[in-house]
Amino acid sequence: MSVIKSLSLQQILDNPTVKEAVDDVSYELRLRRAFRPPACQVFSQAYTLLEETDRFRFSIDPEAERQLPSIIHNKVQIVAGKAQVPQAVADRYTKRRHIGIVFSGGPAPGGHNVIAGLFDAAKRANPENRVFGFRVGPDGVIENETVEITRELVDAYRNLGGFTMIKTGRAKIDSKQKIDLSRQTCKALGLDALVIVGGDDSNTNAAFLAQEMADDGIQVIGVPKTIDGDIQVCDDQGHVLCAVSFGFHTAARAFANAISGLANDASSDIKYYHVCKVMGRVASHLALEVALQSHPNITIIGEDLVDFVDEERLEKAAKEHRTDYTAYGMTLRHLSRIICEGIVKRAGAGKNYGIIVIPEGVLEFVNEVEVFIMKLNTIIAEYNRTHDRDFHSAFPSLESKLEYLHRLAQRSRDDSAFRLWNTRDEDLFNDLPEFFQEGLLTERDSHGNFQFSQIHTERVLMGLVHDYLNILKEKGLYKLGIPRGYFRKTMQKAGLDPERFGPAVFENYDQGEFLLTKVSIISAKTLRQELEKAGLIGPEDKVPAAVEAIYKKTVPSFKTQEHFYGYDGRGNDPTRFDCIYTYNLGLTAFSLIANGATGLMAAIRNLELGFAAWEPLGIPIAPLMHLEERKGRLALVIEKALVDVDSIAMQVFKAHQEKWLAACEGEDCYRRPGPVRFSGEGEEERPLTLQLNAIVSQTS
Ligand code: FBP
Repeated sequence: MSVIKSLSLQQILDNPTVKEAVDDVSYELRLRRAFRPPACQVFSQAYTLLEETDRFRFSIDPEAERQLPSIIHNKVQIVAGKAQVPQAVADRYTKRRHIGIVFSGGPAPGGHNVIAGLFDAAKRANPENRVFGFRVGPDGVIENETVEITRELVDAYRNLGGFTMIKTGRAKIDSKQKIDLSRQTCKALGLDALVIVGGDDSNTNAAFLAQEMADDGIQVIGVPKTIDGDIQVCDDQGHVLCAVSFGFHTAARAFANAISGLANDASSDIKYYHVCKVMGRVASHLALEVALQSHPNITIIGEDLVDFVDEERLEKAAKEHRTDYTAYGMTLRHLSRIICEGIVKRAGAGKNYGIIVIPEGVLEFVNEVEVFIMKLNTIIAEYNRTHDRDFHSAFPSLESKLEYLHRLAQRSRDDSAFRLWNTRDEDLFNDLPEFFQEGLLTERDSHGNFQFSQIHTERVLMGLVHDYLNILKEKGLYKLGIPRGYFRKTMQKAGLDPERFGPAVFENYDQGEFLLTKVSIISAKTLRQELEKAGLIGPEDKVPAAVEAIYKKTVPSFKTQEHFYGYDGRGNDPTRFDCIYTYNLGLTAFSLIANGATGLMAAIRNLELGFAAWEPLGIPIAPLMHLEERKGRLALVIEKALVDVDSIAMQVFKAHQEKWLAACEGEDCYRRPGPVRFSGEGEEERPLTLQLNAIVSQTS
């Protein structure tokens, strides 16, 4: 009997090695749970007070002033540590409190540490303080679904990714009824304060709740969360108050590491273009950071497309004494051409593989698509407002949705005042591939946002890229360069004179390391014609096998693999930067609460600098708000921070685009950021975008 057979299953499962191997608690998990993030200097004192400052100013939207009168005049509050305070202040600070916390929107690495920081600070101020976590996002507030946060619970989730402890959701507390229910919940729990951890929309919600519950004495504090990195706050003078939301660093590092793995594979197998769609609903911050971290060959930055002008079109129109307005703004076709240009250049250097990064929200910056999104947002919102059933239940199939749009287009014919969807819109829309039409018509999220993650942006673009590359191939403009040495060796091996055949086959035989076949050579037939023309073969002769073999190697076959980097990085365990950042956000949130603030967002200033320079503060949310189109109507929201195309990070990126395209001899310039490590320095410290942009403040 073999040794294996002599062991019963129970004996195997009881073996200590087996037990350790299948234990849910890994070494990394133990390390993470044991780590205690450092607290900013101010939190080492027994008390923290708020110092109001007029140093930072915001221009206020009149509509925000009208709708949020109780919190609109809030100022920036700097958190200051105090060893001693007057008794009345100490009593207020340490008074027994009940605090609620809720996650809102997509998960972002570091969320658990916000809870940990809030909990630790609350218990330190008064061990009788109680913290309640609302389950599954804002619905938990509306429905009073809570879990009391205990030390055991906090310890189990310290420094871990996801929002697993209390879950999250995308519900919005946006109606009178939901606000009333939320107020009832807060009162039932005896809450002094509610902390909303969320993105721009959720912090907007926090401001409205702060306004609504001001008279009830319930404070509302926001915390800037989103991997998209688009909550960035500057005052009117450009002072940075919040350089980035939490979770961005981890997600970008996780994406960049995965993409660097693809780069290793691509440059080994040399046959695929890996097309990587990278999350970021609108802004391209993540794509930019990924580019800086991993140096893909082609990276599209949505914001960089906005001011695009098609000079060729303009020139053509000028010659015909007309103005071509369609030359302004990026089109899908033109974007695909930009990508093709890079691919063709690399092909010329013999590289038929590479990495292309496309931001999830790129379509927001493509004129024609943006117009469709806005029109369809309005159509869907209008429908939902005026009918009992919602648009998507009323028209469940694509066919029925198209039929409805067709009716609208017909209406525009009969009623000139109706301009929302006309026959030209219909024609253009019908030209789009079906899966793209379906994507554009998908359900909007609860905030009325278009859900870019549900749409195969990369497929739409790459479809156009494929088509255009085929055209270029037929025109003889897309071909693989052949290394000069390889050509000579192959010819000599076949007993042929490279000096006779080279000039007949290649357009650049007299120069360059990579030989490009003549534009006229686009098939075996045209190859033969060129050889005959040069007198190298007669009409009855066969094309020499070696020449034919070389020709075949010049014909690129464009093969792609598509990847979506989103949910995986969003669920990654946080980097040390995000662990420390979020823990301090939790401490800051408590400090704002203990000092009676409401309608503020907890933030840390100087994130771009070393930890010693970090400065916890409260940013007034209401002055950050402005009017934007939501669900087909103008609504007050916090403005998303887009990539600043003039920033240092963008300038550095642009200055390296050609280098990273690597359309030349030699290896690519891929960079290996490595996985998110829980120990170590370097890339782990903070986002490269932040480090680069900080150069301005350091040199000025
Ligand atoms: P938040 O703004 O809520 O943090 O979410 C950001 C995000 O991760 C985007 O990058 C992405 O477009 C979206 O969430 C995906 O949403 P969902 O989880 O609903 O698929």
